[in-house]
Amino acid sequence: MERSKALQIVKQQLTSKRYEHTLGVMESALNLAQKYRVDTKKAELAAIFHDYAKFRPVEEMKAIIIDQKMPEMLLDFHSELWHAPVGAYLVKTEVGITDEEVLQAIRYHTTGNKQMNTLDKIIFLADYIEPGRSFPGVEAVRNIAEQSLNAAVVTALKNTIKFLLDKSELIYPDTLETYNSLIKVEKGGITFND
Ligand code: DGI
Ligand code: FE
Ligand code: FE
Repeated sequence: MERSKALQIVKQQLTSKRYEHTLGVMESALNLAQKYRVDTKKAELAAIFHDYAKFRPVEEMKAIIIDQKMPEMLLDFHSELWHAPVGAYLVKTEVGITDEEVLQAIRYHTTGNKQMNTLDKIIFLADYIEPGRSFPGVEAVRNIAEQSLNAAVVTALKNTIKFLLDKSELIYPDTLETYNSLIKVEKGGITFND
């Protein structure tokens, strides 16, 4: 799908602020995709649609999670997490995007996943470091992303987990599993090109 067509479709689903965020994620994802040698068209499409379901009513998302047999455990956690897997589903059924790699990157963009691939990491990280983000620690993650994709993702996850701990929020198991799997890589002292 053409970039302009994709942007036109997603714009109708978002507030203007969230659309600006989406453009930022697209820019960051394209930079990361070039740097870490991932298909830039896939990165662009996943970035454009990553928050497609962000403003769907909670009841609609809940029904989709149940009907589509997504992990029901999601329902015990903050509804903020639901737009990622529900978004992957709606982007397939409403927009007609069938590329499973693009859908998976959308599905994992909020919590990560212990088996996330390079495209998934790029979308996760682009969402965190896009130019419109200004929370504490984001500049450090931007700098780390210049050196190592894994190290940047793990630092972003650490910040998110700390933030959730400070608010006494539940931490979704996938968030912790992603952290664990990447820390193992870091601790192993293995140097990957990504
Ligand atoms: O949709 P965005 O705002 O662009 O960003 P996002 O999809 O990464 O969602 C961010 C929110 O998700 C943020 O408020 C932190 C929250 N989050 C991420 N992992 C977890 C989580 N919230 C809970 N409760 N548990 C998690 O494991
Ligand atoms: Fe999101
Ligand atoms: Fe986002």
